[in-house]
Formats: sequence, C-alpha cells, structure tokens
Amino acid sequence: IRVTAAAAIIAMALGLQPGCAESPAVSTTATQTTIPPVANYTYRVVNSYPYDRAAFTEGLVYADGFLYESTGLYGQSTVRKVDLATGQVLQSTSLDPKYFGEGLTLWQNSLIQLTWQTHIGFVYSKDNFTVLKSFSYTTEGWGLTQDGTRLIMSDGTSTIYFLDPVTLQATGKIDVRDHGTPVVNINELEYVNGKIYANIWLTDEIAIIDPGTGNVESWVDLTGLLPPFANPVAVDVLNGIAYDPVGKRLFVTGKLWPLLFEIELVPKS
Ligand code: DDQ
Ligand code: CA
Repeated sequence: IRVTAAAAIIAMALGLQPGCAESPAVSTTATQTTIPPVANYTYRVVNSYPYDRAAFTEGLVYADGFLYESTGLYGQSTVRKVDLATGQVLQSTSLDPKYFGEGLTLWQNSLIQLTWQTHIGFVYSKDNFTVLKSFSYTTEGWGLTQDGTRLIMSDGTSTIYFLDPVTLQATGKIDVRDHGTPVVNINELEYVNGKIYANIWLTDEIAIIDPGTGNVESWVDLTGLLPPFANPVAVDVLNGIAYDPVGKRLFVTGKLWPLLFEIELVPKS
C-alpha cells in the first residue's frame, strides 16, 4: 500500500501509523482459511470534473445530480451542495471553528455529519441546511454512510459501527480484517451494492468490505489517479467516495484535490 510523502509527514506529526495490511506473520486459523482470496482491482477514469481545491473533503454523498460534501479543518469546516458538472458550490454552511467536519450521509431528507474529535454529530435539513439536532458518540468521528436501514460509521480504527438512523445510537459493530489482519485508519465510506467501500487514510487504496463479516473482499488501487499536472500545489490524500445508484456511477476525490473522478473498477491482471 502506497503512502504519499506529504501524508507520511502528517502521520508522523500526529504520531500515527499508516494503515497497511501486511500478510499475517502467524499462521491462519481454520475459519480464516475459508475466506476466499482478496480480489485486486485497478481503475479506469470514465469522467473527470473540476472540483473546489480548497475543499478538505471528509464526507461525500451523491443525490439527484448533486454532490453533498462535508469539509474538515478547524475554521474551514462546512456542509455544502456541489454541482457535479461544474464543481460549483451551490449552497454551504460553516461549522463553529471548534469543530472539524468529518463523515456525511443522507438519511431521508436530512444530512448527517460527524466531527473528528469532539464527539458530536449534526443533523441538517437537506433543503435549507438548518441544524435540526445534534447527537453524541464516544469514539472519534471519521466516515459515515448508510445501507437503507442503518447508518454505518468509522472512527479511524478497524471497527465499523452500525447506528440506528433515528436515535443515532450504536446498534452493532464489525471488525474489519484482511484475512485476519486488522485494517486500521478506515476513513470515508460509501455503501455500494451491498458492500462497504472504505478509503484507508494515507493510502491510495479503497477496501471493499462485507458488512456481515467485516472481511475485506477486494482492494482497489487508485495509485496515479490525480495526474501530476493537476497537482501544482499541495494536495492531501485520496478521500471521498460517492455512488449514484441510478446511473451506477462511482465518484472519488481527495482532500484539496482540484478534480473529482467517475471511475470504473478493472480487475488487476
Ligand atoms: N481524519 O480525517 C483522518 C480523521 C483527520 C485528518 C486530520 C488531518 C489534519 C491535517 C492538518 C493539516 C494542517 C494544515
Ligand atoms: Ca461517501
């Protein structure tokens, strides 16, 4: 798993280990040997769109021709509605500077947003971005998506939590593993066709996770997605996955990236 230089420096500064999934050093147990081999994918770019390169993308959702996004950094965190074709920000609301915006999902007519280390989330009206309520949780807040029944939340560890979408209380959890090895730094999430797609912080990899078992079924290697000419000044890591179930389109971007991509997965030969 590739780690960008800038990301590695940030990781060092924060005293964190990148979330590499090395082969387990110890022998696998009987149950683990029954897990099928991981499928490896690369990608094909179908479309690319201009994007606000000042957006520190932490949460990304697609609905009805628009993207909804949560941006991070203290003093710069927002919830916004973005025009897919032009990248233009159509509507935006800023968070109090004490909050660092994180995962975002759409539930019925509301947008639900996490914050990083302040243990508070916000529920907004999707139409006018007014805050309808807030809720609390004990972990950090990283990624958020939903499967039609439950919210699905990551906290930077290898655990993914399921939350009741109405009470916003945790109802269950899974431990994400690649053939027994915990996968940490699970960041932005998207529920796609019965699987959880997850950005792994500080890498160019997306893990495709079985929500029932927590097993990583596939890895998608997005190395080289952002071309060097699009990257004249600092950008941060790949982060942000959104899915259009009607058009069957998969969108990805990154923190401070000037482009958003529609991609297709291509099996690695
Ligand atoms: N998280 O998204 C992985 C949960 C947190 C990312 C925090 C990155 C801090 C970067 C600070 C950069 C200061 C210019
Ligand atoms: Ca997402």
